[in-house]
Amino acid sequence: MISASALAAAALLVALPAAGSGPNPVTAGPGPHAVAAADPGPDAVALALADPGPNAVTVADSFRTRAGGAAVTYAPDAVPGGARVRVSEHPAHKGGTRFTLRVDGLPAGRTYGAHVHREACGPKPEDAGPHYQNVKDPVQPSVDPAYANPRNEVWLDLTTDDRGTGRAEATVAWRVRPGEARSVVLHEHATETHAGRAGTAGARLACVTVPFGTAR
Ligand SMILES: [Cu+2]
Repeated sequence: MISASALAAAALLVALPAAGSGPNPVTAGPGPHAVAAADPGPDAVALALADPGPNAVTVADSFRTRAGGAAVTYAPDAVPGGARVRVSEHPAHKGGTRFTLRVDGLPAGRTYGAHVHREACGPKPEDAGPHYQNVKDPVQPSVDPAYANPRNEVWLDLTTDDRGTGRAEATVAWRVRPGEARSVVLHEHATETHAGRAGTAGARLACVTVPFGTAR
């Protein structure tokens, strides 16, 4: 007579190798059930929408004097090579978006203009193209305050503290169209707002490429 506990132990001994990554790749590998498990289903989608964390796009890098990484400086006296930059895009619950910019290692007590631009950074400052606009100004370059304003564009001007750290945050009531906003440009001075110069902020000092609108 074999006891119940002995049967259970025997079953366990048989079951253990099968449960591990045993020699049977058909059951151990990603079969049809793995596909079902990878699909998060409606509940998981709702959870993702309720929590803006996982949907954020973040780029953190150091400025380099040659294009190639995410961040490039065109004016090392104003934005030194090795200075750090971090940009995040946080889609909010009701269709809005919050953007954050942080820089470290810049000259202390200096004000920079900063905006989201349409193209990725390149070897030349102008490679980043014009500002991203939610509603595009039919007249380009756009210097009309009706379009070139911080509600229709993303402005992230900042002033560094005595340690050379600067932070900016901007919230808009819309989402970026994927593929149409690809960088943040740091400019020479604070962003102007009056007609004919709205949105301008002097020379383009540095740029960081960010794939805005790609986290959904
Ligand atoms: Cu700009």
